[in-house]
Amino acid sequence: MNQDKKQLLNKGWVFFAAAIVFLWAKTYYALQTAFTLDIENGIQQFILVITPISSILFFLGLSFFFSPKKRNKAFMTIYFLMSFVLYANVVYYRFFNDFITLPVLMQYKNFGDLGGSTKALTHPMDILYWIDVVILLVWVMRKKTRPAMEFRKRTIAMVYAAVLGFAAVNLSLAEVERPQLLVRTFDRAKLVKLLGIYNYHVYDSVMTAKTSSRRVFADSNELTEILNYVNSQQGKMGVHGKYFGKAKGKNVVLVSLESTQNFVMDRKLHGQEITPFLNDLADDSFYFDNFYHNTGQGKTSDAEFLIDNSLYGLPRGAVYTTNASNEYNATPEILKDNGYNPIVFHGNHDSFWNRDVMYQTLGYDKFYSKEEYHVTDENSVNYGLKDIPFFEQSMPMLNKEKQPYYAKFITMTNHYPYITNNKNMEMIEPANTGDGSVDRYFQTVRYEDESIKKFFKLMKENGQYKDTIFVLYGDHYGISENHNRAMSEILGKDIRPFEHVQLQKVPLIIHIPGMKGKDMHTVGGEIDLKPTILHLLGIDEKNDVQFGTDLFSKNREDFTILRDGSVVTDKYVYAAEGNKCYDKSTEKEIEAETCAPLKEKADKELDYSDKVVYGDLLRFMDSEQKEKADKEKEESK
Ligand code: GP9
Ligand code: MN
Repeated sequence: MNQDKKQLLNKGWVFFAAAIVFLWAKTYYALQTAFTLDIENGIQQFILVITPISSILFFLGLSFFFSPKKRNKAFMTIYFLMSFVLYANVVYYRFFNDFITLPVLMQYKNFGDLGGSTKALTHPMDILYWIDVVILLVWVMRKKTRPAMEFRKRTIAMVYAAVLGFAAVNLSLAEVERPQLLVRTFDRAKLVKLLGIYNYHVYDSVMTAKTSSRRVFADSNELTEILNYVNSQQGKMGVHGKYFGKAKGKNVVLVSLESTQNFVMDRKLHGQEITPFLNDLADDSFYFDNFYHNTGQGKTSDAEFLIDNSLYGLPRGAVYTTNASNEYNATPEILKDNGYNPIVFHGNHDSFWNRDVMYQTLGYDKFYSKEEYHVTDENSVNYGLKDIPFFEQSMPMLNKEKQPYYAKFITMTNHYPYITNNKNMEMIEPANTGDGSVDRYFQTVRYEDESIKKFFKLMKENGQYKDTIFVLYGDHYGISENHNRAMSEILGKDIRPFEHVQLQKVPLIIHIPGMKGKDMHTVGGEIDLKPTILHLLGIDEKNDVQFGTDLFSKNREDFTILRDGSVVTDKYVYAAEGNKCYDKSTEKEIEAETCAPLKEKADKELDYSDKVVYGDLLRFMDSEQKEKADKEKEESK
């Protein structure tokens, strides 16, 4: 190496500048190729180019404040962390179509458990995200090229002046593009698009700190306002529906159907039914064909939370992880007071989604998890135990349990990336859209259907079928927006925000042996299951903070709110993404004004629910109720 070049490589500012260019280039590459940011105009394009600069300068510049001896190490650590944050988002986005939030990151010890999914989510080209790290490492580690990172105070001041300058330009352009961006935070894609991926994480960290402080500052007055709202909603319901108490004293079985969307029901592929058993079961049950999932980032766990509490999951992270020690008034606890035995069966580790902790909080007495099952290479795939052996092995455990029980079975095989590892599992040919996830999805749904058939057979064999009611629900979507092209091929139409919202329908089948069912068209969601189940069992919870209503009640409004703020009624679909309003009967977009009251109600209700969870407000309910009961007791003496 000639002397000049060597000297150049030894210069701190050359190293620093190269690192900035590398990190900027790969961040820009990710913003352009890995995420769908919907760049609408030149200003947004310009913002995209400059957003990474201020944060890169800011964070890498922090190394200036370390002693010269430690400076290179500090610099590389920061560089590595930023690369990791970027790459983690790229991988996470491939499946979740969303950006990581701090609460989600903390629960992603789950990242490790993703196993098969993580493999399918990494691509060979991802090497581009790490090549620069290797180059810089070699650069600092080789004695010959090691840069001397010594900077004058004036240089450091200039770097930070540049940080401020870029940030100011970025923020003011962002404000022009999206007024109140920082106040209305529900749309993470917008935050990343206008603030950049690193600034987004700074913002997210501040939000996390802010929300954890909300519990500390919450007081019981907030609860009064929310109770008034909830009671006025419930008051509209009038007297009990005609199914009140119809399943009194029966066992309740809940089955969570992993990633199962409603579009597979009654649909044929290659001339074959995808869900033959569920289709037959639906004919003999109450089958709700306008039922939506209301979940957010917490996925399966959000669905579980919604169903047991009739409260919404959170806008960021999974409530199962962030608020597992709150006070709740959940179905298992209520049923326990009514003589029931609440239990859960699931073939994954007990700590996934923090279930082991949350189940205790919610009042489950027993959780049969992976440790209780016999799991081998043959009988497992993807996340673990396959659904058929899962149900088979669960039976002897169920048979030992005291009746009546409230038993939840969580299936797992139909999980992204929808893998089979044995020809016997493939009971239908894959679809042929060319999008592997979509094509395989039909096979794993078909397998799941077979497992449910098996489960019903076993329940009949053990004699418990006729004393049990069955509630089967799809937990959340399985096919994300990233697969719209293939999905439009399957459905034979374009996927506009209207169709996207409708695709959030999941099946709900309530099967009550001995009772003739029917198709139910009321618009509802997972939020409504707690009051629905309690009413079937003849249990009336007075003064409970719940946002759902009994799906069997004649007076209920056809209405459900999705976690992103979208709303569906019998007449309209409001798509929060893009603020679009549609008339359901014509499927045409209409003026946004028409949906404004729906949007307002959705925002209010989601905000109330978030207040309850963040503020842990139900703890006040308990103490107030206790005080009242104590007083009454005192008076009766
Ligand atoms: C894991 C299973 C899947 O135990 O419930 O969780 P998901 O990724 O669908 O939330
Ligand atoms: Mn799930």
